[in-house]
Amino acid sequence: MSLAAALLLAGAAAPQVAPPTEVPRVTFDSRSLRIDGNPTLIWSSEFHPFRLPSPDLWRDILQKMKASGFNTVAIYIDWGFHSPKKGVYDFTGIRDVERVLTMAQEEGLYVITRAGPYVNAELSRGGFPGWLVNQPGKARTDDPEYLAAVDEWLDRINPIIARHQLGRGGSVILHQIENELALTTPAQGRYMQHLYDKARADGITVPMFHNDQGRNGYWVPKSSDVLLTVPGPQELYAFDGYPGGVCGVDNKPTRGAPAPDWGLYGPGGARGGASASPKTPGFIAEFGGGWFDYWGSNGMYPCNAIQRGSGYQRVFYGTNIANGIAIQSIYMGYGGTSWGWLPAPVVYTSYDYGSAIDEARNLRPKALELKQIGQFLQAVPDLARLEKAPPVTITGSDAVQVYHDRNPDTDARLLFVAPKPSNATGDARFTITADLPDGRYSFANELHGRDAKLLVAGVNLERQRLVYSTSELQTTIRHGAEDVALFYGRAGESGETVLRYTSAPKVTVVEGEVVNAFDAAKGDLRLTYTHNGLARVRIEGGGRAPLLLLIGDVAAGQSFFRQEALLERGPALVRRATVRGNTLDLTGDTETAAPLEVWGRVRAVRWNGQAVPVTHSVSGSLIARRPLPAPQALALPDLMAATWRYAEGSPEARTNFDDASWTVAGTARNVATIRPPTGQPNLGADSYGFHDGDVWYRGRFTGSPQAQTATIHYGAGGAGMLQLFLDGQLVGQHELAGGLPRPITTGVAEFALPREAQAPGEHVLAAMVRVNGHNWDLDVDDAHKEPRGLISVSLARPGGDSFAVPIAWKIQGRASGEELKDVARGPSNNGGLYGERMGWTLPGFPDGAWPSLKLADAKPYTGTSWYRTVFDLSVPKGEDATIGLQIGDPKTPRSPGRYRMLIFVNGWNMGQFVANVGPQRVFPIPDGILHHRGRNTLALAVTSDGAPGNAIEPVKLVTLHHVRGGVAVTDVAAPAYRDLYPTP
Ligand code: IPT
Repeated sequence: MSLAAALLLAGAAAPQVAPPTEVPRVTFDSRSLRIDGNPTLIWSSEFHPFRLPSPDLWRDILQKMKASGFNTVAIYIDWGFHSPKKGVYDFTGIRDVERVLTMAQEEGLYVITRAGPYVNAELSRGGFPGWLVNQPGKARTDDPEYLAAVDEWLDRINPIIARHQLGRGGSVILHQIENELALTTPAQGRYMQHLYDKARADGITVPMFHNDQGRNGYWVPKSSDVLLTVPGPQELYAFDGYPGGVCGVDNKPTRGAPAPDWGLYGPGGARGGASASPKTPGFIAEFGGGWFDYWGSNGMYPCNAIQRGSGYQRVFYGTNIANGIAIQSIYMGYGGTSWGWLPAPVVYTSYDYGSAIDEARNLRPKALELKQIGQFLQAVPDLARLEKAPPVTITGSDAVQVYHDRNPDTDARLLFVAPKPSNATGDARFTITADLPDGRYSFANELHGRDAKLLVAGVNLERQRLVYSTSELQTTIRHGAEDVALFYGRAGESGETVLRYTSAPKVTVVEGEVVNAFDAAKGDLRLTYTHNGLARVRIEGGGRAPLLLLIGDVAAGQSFFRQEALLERGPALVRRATVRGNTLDLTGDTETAAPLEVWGRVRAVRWNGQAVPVTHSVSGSLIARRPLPAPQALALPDLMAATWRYAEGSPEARTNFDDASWTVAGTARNVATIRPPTGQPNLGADSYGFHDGDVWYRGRFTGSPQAQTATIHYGAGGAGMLQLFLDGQLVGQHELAGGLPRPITTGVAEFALPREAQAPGEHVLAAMVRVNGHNWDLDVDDAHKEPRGLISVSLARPGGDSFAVPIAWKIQGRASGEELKDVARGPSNNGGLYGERMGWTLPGFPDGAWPSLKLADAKPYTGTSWYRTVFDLSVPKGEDATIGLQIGDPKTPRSPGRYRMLIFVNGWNMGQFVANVGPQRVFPIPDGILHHRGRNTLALAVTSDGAPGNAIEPVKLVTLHHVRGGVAVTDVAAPAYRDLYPTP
């Protein structure tokens, strides 16, 4: 109890003292964030835990980010993922936000939280929960009903974030309210104020921001003196940017435009960061590190990884750094999987994004380049605060530009060398002459292709003084009495590094060819060399601590990890380094038998818990006497040899199907953005609580001469579809095209009805709508309220009156709608297929009475048919793998056949394959969802018109990632059949 409180309790008058104030750990000035007062450059990348439904693997991603040089992770939190029904929330299992925040802290990463209410993120409804589409008030405004819903979410998520702020039990340093709110009306202003006030009231004390869609100046903080629009209540201004071009339709990288100057070198750049908000640090909340891919593409992710890959990263992220952008987050660091019904209509299941960590959790080559950039940014704290320095002189080429910056406190220099324009890819050889802190110097350099260099000069590195280097600095450590500095350059290029001493030091070239000369007048030791492999030079004396200088080519540099101020090289990944006494405990991954070399003040080394015999090298490192072990060969079961069980799964189409328990459709309130003609029933699935996945309708009508054609208006999202049956027979199927920029999400299907519709008596129309997501609400136009399922159905004769025949409709989607049966797998796992309602997706469903077959003998079936099998896996302990399901011929994005398939692995809906749309044929299944050491149940729901050729293609298990190492993964707990369907 505080003294003041004690006095109050005692009934005494409280003395006039200021309330105890907590010193905020995260502050900022116009140039940078400060953590505990220290200017800190924030180098972040984005991860969506909900796109990796195996919580133990969150740690794998976080460790890979940390090992790739990031100091921060940005996470979106998806409201809809946690809330199946108004007032109902879940934060357990794969929805345990606390767990990912705790892991991030344990792994030494800061966190930027982005908790909606709206997130976009290529999610169905942009992350809004399903039930929100039934609200009449406009979303993302100050509509009271909307705000009440928002508060329901914030009441729960804000305190979780508050508990995990830096200094309060976690490492959250920044918090985002809203996402790219491009409308800046007073109603939006009040909404933003509400979000801000609510976060503060709920205990979030770190600086808050909003991400402007571009550098427009929307919602600049009130503190700013450049108020372009309605000011935002938050402290920091941030914006998003996706420059650099996208892959062409031929699936080849394009040249794109030059890197934009979004800071010091941009318009009005003289003032502190030149952001649209000069009093706050340059802050890019999302900077394109890839791009999403869409239904019907040719499979662009590999190309997207190159478009925003090696070279792009150096040019574009480097331009940002040189522009004084002191907070930068790459979208995405790991894209993951939009499993189940998470995807918005614009994307298919894979959200690989072409990011540095691919969907199967491999580090792409571009991750190694990121590691070099990230290690560099952390090695030179001076880079957190930059201003322009006087221009340098460039001779010998017009095709190059140099951004020259300085830190106002230390005078350390950054020389960012880029092609001019920066999207040029030629060859340039040139000389730079610059007035640097240690004198005026001229030095040669070169650039080839899409590349750029971040050089530093006049900077103190550990106990050394770097005058300049034409090689790039990667990292430094203090290794006891000695410092170690790692520089790198392009293989075959010459380089020079100049260090300052008070007297001539002793130079020993331990390995490689390095020439040195000492200029006694200046005190400059000049080392010249060609980048080739890894050179090692020991420099002693000269008035400084000894230095081991490592000079590598790019590949050699990329072999280094820096964990816990130690250097490690050799294995594919070093996850963690822990020093206990004289022992260094390393964890990490090997893809093949790998060498290991470490610089650390230890005598013994352990790798993944096993002692590694080591020898001492002349360059002060420890070298493993034997290679670290490789993973073993992984044998996967052959699914084509397996026995499958088969069932037909569209009984709803039959006349005599019992729909007594279904909901009568017609009179529910309709707030959708598209409505049926006046007088027609409201058939929209959301109005009846069915928000995700497939929905079935049955409509009874009396046979009539009018019933000649059916005109069906429906909403189904990208590459969605409709099947219409009359009295048990397929009338026809209609599919929506995928594709950018906006997929077709609603359609009108016209079918000629068979003559029997005119016969007297009762007839049954049955319709199945495959709902591929709700639109996002990026433009604040309630687009997420576009209806799904049937919108209107008109039976008429050609030229006759529409809606000539009345139809009585019933509807059924996911079993029990918003009341989740399967809480663990959650709201985005299941729709309303018959097999889903009956539990056919689940492990332990008794399918013994179903006929058995080999998959090669599967025949086309009209409607949805189910194939189930079980298989065992035995991935060796201590090995990490990602196993995927491949369908048909991986070389072609589309099949000749026309069918689609939902993939249920142990009850989890891990994606949708659409044969005739594509492009995805390989579906990675995360460890934990797939039981790597045990039994697995695979259930495939194939939907087709039954025409010849439209049957399931061969399926195969494939290894997409495999290393020795990894993190420990336990299978994700989720109910089996008997848990959800107990026998009475
Ligand atoms: C921006 C969103 O903020 C983010 O959620 C995601 O959708 C991303 O882009 C694209 O993947 S939207 C902006 C590009 C208009």
